[in-house]
This record gives sequence, structure tokens and C-alpha cells, in this order.
Amino acid sequence: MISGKEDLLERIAFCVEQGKVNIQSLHPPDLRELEGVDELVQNALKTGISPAEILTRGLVDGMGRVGEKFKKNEIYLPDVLISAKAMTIGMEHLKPFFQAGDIQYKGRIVMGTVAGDLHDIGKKIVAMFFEGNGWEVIDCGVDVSAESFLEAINTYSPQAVGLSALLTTTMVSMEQITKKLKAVHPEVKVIVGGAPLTADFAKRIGADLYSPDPHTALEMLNETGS
Ligand code: B1M
Repeated sequence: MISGKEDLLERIAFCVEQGKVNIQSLHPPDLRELEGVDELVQNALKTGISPAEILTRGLVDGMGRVGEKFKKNEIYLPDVLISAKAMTIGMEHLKPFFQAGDIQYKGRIVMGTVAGDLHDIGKKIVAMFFEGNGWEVIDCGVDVSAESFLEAINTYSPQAVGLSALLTTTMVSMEQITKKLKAVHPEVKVIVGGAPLTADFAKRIGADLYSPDPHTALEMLNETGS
């Protein structure tokens, strides 16, 4: 028998997978007038399910299924976009919980998805982990050039810069950006992550740290000291 909690988490994952944003959404037609990610995440929080579980077992799980279907050509880009929208709405409700961690910042990190790459869901999740653990995050967004990262470093004097890349093609721009940043600011730690990366690649491009997931990234960032 599925418990209320399991059922709610599964419904959240299912709504991300189906791209069911909220009760008003007309898409998908067979879920009309039913609650979407917007309402379900709020319900889950009200019933006391932890934000971390809602994130990993609801939202991220749902987006993982979307990725699998996209890979197999079972769905197309517009479907992926609408799922990303549903996921983002859910993440908005979780953000305050991750931000509520500490009062004084441990340090500051500039983050961005590298030039040529528009994927930002993973980067936003990592940023939420950092913020929730007391780091001030300056999020430069997506498609960020080396020049924009350098400008942000000059403006905010961070301890670290976090680069995210989801495309094999933009791993090249991650390499160029890392090299430029290390040449100008060797004292600023560069931490890289994203699905196509490996530890070997990170080492080869001269990044200081590589993490495949938000938890390890946070541990590494904490170890860099503030
Ligand atoms: Co695109 N896409 N996409 N996409 N997309 C992938 C990445 C792809 C693997 C799908 C596939 O073919 N199976 C494929 C890349 C193939 C490759 O390069 N080998 C792909 C492609 C091809 C494309 C386009 C080229 C498609 C096209 O136009 N024909 C295009 C590129 C646009 C561009 O960037 N220039 C494109 C576009 C899009 C959308 C805009 C529709 C949308 C992005 C919406 C958005 O981000 N706002 C999208 C999506 C959603 C995906 C998939 C389905 C899901 C990505 C995601 O959000 N995953 C993806 C397939 C997949 O991943 N299975 C796919 C969930 C997220 C939580 O995981 O981002 O891996 P992830 O982040 C993780 C870790 O990687 C890590 O922690 C995160 C949390 O666990 N991590 C870090 C990430 N950054 C880190 C940084 C760190 C540390 C850890 O330290 C700093």
C-alpha cells in the first residue's frame, strides 16, 4: 500500500513528467482541473514532507523521467520545456526553505551556466543547496561568457566560481572560461559540474573542484573555507 507521503511525492514527479503546472493548466488535457506541481508541492510542505525530499524524490525524479523519454524520442522539446516550467514553479516554493539556513554568509560564490548553454535547472538546484547552507550566491544566469564571469568576480570578490554545463558541445566553452578565469584570478576556486562532465575532464581543464551532484559540491565548497 502506498502511504500518503509516497503518493504525494509520486504525484509531484508525475506532474513534472506530464508538464502539469497548476490546476488552471489546460495541458495535458486528461489532467484538466486536477492539481499540478504548484499546488502539490505546497500540500507536501503543509503535510510536513521535507523540502529536500520533495526536491529529490518529487521534482528531480520527475525531470529524470522526462530526460529518459526525450532520449528515446518519446517526447519532444516543447514537452521538455513545459516540464521544466512545472519543475521551476515547484522549486520556487522550496527556495525559501533552502535560503532560511543561516543568517551570516559563509562566503560568496558566483555561478552560471557556461556560454552557449541554456540549461539552468541543475545549476539552480546546486545554488539552492549553497544558499541553504549559508553561502551567498550571485547567479549570473545562463549562456555566461568568460568576460561576464570576470566582471562578476571583479564586482563581488567571491571565494569561488561555479560553472555548469549540460551539453557536450559547451564543455569546450567551459574549458575556455576556466582557463581565462584561472589566468586572471588564480586565487578564486573554480568548481565545475553538469551531467556530461567527468573528474578527468575537470582536472584536464584546470578546474579546482568537480562534483557530479549538489551534496558533494556543497561539501567541497565548505572545505574551501570562507
Ligand atoms: Co536539453 N539536452 N537541449 N533542454 N535537456 C539534454 C542535456 C540532453 C542530454 C537530452 C538528450 O538528448 N538526451 C541533450 C544533450 C546531449 C549532449 O550534449 N550530449 C540536450 C540537448 C541536445 C538540447 C538541445 C541542443 C536540443 C535542441 O535544441 N535540439 C537544446 C540546447 C539549448 C542550449 O542549451 N543551447 C536543449 C534545450 C533544452 C530545454 C531548453 C528544452 C530544456 C532546458 C530548460 C532549462 O534548463 N531551463 C532542456 C532540458 C530540460 C533537458 C533535459 C531533459 C533535462 C536537463 C535537466 O534539467 N536535468 C536533459 C536530459 C537529461 O538530463 N536526462 C537535456 C535535471 C537536472 C536536475 O539535472 O542538469 O544534470 P542536471 O543537474 C544535476 C547535476 O548535473 C549536477 O547537479 C544537478 C542536480 O542534481 N550539476 C552540478 C549541474 N550543474 C552543476 C554544477 C556544479 C555541481 C553539480 O558545480 C558548480
